[in-house]
Amino acid sequence: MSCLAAYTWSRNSADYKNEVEYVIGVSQANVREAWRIALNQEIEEEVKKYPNINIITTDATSEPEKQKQDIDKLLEFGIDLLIISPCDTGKLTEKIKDVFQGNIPVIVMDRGIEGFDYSLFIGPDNDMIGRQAGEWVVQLLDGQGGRVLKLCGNSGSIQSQERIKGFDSVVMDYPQIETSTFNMDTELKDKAYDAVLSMKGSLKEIHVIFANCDYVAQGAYEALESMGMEKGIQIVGSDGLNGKDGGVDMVMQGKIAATITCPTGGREAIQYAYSILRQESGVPKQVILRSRTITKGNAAQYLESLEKECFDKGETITVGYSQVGQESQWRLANTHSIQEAAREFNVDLLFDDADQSQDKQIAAIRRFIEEKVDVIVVSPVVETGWDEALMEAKAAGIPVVMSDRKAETDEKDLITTYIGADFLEEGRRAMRWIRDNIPSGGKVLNILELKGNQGASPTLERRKGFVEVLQECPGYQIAYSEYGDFTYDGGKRIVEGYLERGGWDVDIIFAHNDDMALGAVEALEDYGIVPGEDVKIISVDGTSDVFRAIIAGKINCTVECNPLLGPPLMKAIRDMVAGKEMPVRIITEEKVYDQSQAEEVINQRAY
Ligand code: GYE
Repeated sequence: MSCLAAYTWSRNSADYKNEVEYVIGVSQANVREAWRIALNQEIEEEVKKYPNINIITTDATSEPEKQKQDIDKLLEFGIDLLIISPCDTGKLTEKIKDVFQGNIPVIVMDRGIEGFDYSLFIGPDNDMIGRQAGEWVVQLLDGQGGRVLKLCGNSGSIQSQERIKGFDSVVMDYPQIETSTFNMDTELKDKAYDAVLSMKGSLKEIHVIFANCDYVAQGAYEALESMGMEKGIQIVGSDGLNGKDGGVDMVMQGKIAATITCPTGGREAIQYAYSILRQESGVPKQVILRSRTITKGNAAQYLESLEKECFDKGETITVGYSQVGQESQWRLANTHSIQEAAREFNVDLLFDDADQSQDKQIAAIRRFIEEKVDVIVVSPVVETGWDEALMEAKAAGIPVVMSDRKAETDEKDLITTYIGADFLEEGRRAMRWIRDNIPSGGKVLNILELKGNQGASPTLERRKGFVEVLQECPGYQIAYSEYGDFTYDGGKRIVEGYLERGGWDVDIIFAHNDDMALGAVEALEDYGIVPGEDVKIISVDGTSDVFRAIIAGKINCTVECNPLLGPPLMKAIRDMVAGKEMPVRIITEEKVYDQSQAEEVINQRAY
């Protein structure tokens, strides 16, 4: 409904709130930058579709302290949900945490904050934006090499740093491309104009300028034009806003060679806010928006796609789902969630259980292609080896979604979206819990690691995250590590084998999933070792069986990995078939549980 960009606080909040069902507060970092103006416009446009929602927008003028005051004012007003684009992630993290823990849902946009004390994060992958810019610069130089100037506005911002890091990660593989950097302290066009003008003499050796935002790209272009050099140097920008002098417009005018879009997420923010306020299922923890490389060849088509009305006709969608197998309680809960949600979202599900065999999954993908399903979903048993089958799906025009586990492909654009957990963070959380709850007492404690199946993304990333934190903790070491394939018997076998070799010297067991942890418990008890006391046990998943073991004192902690992917998956599929732009990643909500709260929450567990 109405949006009050410059709401006067004198208005009686009771009157204003009585007009609608929900009032959403939008705390903007500023309303000066073009990208933020676009974000505001997108929010205002989308909220018109919800007559029962009013929004109030505040402008922090890029001042963290003012943004905190704005938040307080919005809370005093009595908002039902806060959308915030923080002007300084570090300085706003605690404030956002207070709001969230005060039971006001919070959607954080654009710049991530530390930790996970919020309802939902929606933002771009700035590292990906930088990588896409780097890939286009490599194409522009056509493998011949050349000199690239990185013109970096506001070099202190996380967004700029991530874009430059992503850009460098691509061009560093081309030794014939030399780069130099010019850091500015703002992203203002005039600053970029002056900076490029000041380089006049040295510009003759430059072939391409990469600007980490289109504002800066515009200033660079105008400076080159004023010196008659605009034909000799190509410019790649980022943000890709449409509208006059936006990145897309500059591409179409031939002023810049390309821009990488940085979607604002304003539309998604209102859509998810509505779901959160109505306590609907399927709301993830993070939605990472897709960025596109816009060039003269696809700019018009891109603008048309923005105009396309996305409408879900509610027709039945046929989905081919290739599931890993039935190796764990988590997997059974995951399968149940997928099948339940398919019914709820009017999806005709062709379901295949691969019994942890990649060959069987590839055969299933090919069968789905023959049956001309609308969408193929794969929970890939391992990360690699999918290119051929996914290229066949692409050739057949069938989009592929990766659910639960990730797949790596050499070919680009074979996977539309990934829905699942942040396995890296799960590994970090496991080791942080050990560090904070099992003091090493000046010794070096031995950790026995029970790993999932070899080559699986949860196995690779949980270990990587765990080791990342372990390296900062001298009082601990991984003394032994073996693949247990995420099964109960796998965990039991590894611990029995270690015990049989004699000399039990393990202080802690880190299991990549609950089933292996429970198998380890049985093996320890058979040997008269008290699990949870003589040996501390930390696992991942958060299934009900492990909560019972935690309450019984046999396991000490479980890091949640949510298997209930059905609702967000089916919602994303329906959105995709309706023509909506798909996020590149959708990450689920997860917590850490130990003996201090297991009893309190076990009855609330959904799996
Ligand atoms: O942790 C385990 C299952 O892929 C995240 O696979 C999933 C993992 C989960 O077997 O229990």
